[in-house]
Amino acid sequence: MKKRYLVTAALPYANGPLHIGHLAGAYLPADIYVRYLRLKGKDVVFVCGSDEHGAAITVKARKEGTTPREIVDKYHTILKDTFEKIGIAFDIYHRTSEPIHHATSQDFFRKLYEKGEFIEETTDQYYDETVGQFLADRYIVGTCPVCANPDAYGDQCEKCGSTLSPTDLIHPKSMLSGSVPVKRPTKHWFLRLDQHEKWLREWINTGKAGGKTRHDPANWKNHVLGQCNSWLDQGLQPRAMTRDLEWGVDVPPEIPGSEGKKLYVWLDAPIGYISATKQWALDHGKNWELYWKSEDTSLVHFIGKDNIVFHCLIFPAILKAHGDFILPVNVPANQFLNLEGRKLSTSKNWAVWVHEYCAEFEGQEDVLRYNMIKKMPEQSDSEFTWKGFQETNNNELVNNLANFVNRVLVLSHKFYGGIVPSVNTELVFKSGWEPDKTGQYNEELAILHHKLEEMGTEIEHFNFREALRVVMEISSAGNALLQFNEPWKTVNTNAETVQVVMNLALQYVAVLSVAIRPFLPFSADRLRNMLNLSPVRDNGDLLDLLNELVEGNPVVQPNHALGVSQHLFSRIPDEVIQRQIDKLAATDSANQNADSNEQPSIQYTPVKETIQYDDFAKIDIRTGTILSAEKVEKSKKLLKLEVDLGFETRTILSGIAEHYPPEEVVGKQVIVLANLAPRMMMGTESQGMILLAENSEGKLSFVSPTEGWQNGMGVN
Ligand code: B3M
Ligand code: ZN
Repeated sequence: MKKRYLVTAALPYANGPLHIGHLAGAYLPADIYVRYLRLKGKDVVFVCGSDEHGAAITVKARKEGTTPREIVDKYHTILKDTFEKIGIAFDIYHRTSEPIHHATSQDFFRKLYEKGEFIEETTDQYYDETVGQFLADRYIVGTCPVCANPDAYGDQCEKCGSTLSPTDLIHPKSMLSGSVPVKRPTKHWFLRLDQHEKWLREWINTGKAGGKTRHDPANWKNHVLGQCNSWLDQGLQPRAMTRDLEWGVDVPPEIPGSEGKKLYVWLDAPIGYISATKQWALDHGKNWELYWKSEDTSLVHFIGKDNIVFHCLIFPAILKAHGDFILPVNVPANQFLNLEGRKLSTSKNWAVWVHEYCAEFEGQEDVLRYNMIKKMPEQSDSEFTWKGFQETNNNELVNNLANFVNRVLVLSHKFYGGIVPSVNTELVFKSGWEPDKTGQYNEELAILHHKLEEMGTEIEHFNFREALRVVMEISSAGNALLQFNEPWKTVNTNAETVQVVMNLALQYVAVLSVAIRPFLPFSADRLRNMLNLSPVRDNGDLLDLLNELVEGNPVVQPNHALGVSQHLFSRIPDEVIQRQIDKLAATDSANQNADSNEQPSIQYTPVKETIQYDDFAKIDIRTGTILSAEKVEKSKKLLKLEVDLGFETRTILSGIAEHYPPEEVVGKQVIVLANLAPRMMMGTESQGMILLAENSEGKLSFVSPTEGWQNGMGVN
């Protein structure tokens, strides 16, 4: 582990409040990581802030008929307040509209400009003649060339997910005036990403840059590496770092041709991490440069998967081009969280808003945190449901954790008047870890030590779900310790052993009061109170704890007077959950009314787990033409096809009988999975599979090259 850490969480756009997807994606994992590092006594700075520029803001301002300034002021306040309420412990929550940020971003631009990192290029861009303005990507809508969605944006089609550029759109239309935009030449500065491709590829895949090892790619998530490599494989192109906009950071005025030009938001926003660190350093009399320029510092970016290339390729290229800056040691991006079977959507209000949760579930902030961690989309997309939320609370937080803590405290008060009993460490009792094992005091402390180390290793590897599971195992083992030894039955007959068991159970509770802190900070504080121990210090309490346990020493001492027991968690009744479900249903029907003229909302199946190129390369797909087709007897679904693959003819059974009559498919060109193991179906061997596209109603359609192709050609 390095000496110093600078941890960042993606700067949320100040154009809307925070929902649970944001929380589970970036902020909670970052918060757990940082709280853990602080417990280990590390020097760590955790920065974030509102992203107040970009089309996200100006589009919202237009929609609400107000100014960008009003929008960012409003949402910055809401975001900042929400993060505090849900316990995300930033060292600073900054904003990109601050002068220090404008100055820092402009310095970057200047430096890159002076170093010749940009090329100036004049290109044709869409211009709205009626309002006299160039149209940024989000100001243009048109028909998606990929899926024909008529409402695709200039940079992206939200229906099929394709990345677009405004000139790709069919029938472009200005969002400002509705008029058809014209193309006009405009000059911009492009970062030569192509010149950074080589070192970026090496750095991403081997961890080496400038001759030094900077990270171990084995610690990076597969889906992160996969996304980076797929970009690299397509070849990096120069990317415009400026825009014709009215809201944003000005291109430094001394640069010729800078009037009316603003920095591209993805040049400005990540530099927000640096300006936030500068502001924090100013406020605390520290040196910001140590956190950004010293090789002793670990820089870690927590983000959602849609921000991967910006943090793993573009921002590192900017840092390297500037010189003097370190590169991130990891970018542990998460995938997406869905809500009740659907993609979270701010515009459709299909979300659980964190500020609303905090208002409606006051005092239960940790319940949401716990659920978000359990459902954290660490490797693949995951799903939040209100029923699952209730079950997790009732079964795990109440029945396991709260129940254990409560039993230990209540029994300690009952047996010993709330005074921690002393122990005879020679005695043997039933261990809570395995039902048929016996334990001894010091051995059990050693297991606790081991568990804490295991938790730490998981956190250091960004496996937060697993880390939480380890913590909950301590609580389960604590419950089992009580269950097996039944101190309530033997307190009079076997007093000495019960003292050991109860003392040990209190050690478990004390260990938990520190271990849960990164995950459930509010409950950790409550638990410390119940134990009458001082609040957990954020500079090394876990280290102290580990040092005591490894020496076989207790962490709460005999004769210590305990505090009063309270309920850490309580059951959430059905009515409360039903209210939330009803709220979502109301949103849903409001949406349906709103777009009853449009298509029904589509339920997309989640994208499967990421595969590597090698997995794909094993698949052999070819073009072919259907020569003949007949119905398969006694089968409703199957057609028996003879397919010409150029080099041979195959018999293939395909489940399309309900979608195409046999005579209609003859002569059609299709795409065939050619190396699928043959399969017997209805007495015939099928020698391959025809690829079909399925729509949301289950209708099937052939896929084929848009122009007639030779048979047997590869598809890749
Ligand atoms: N605001 C995009 C987003 O919220 C952007 C992140 C900036 S991180 C430097 O998805
Ligand atoms: Zn599309």
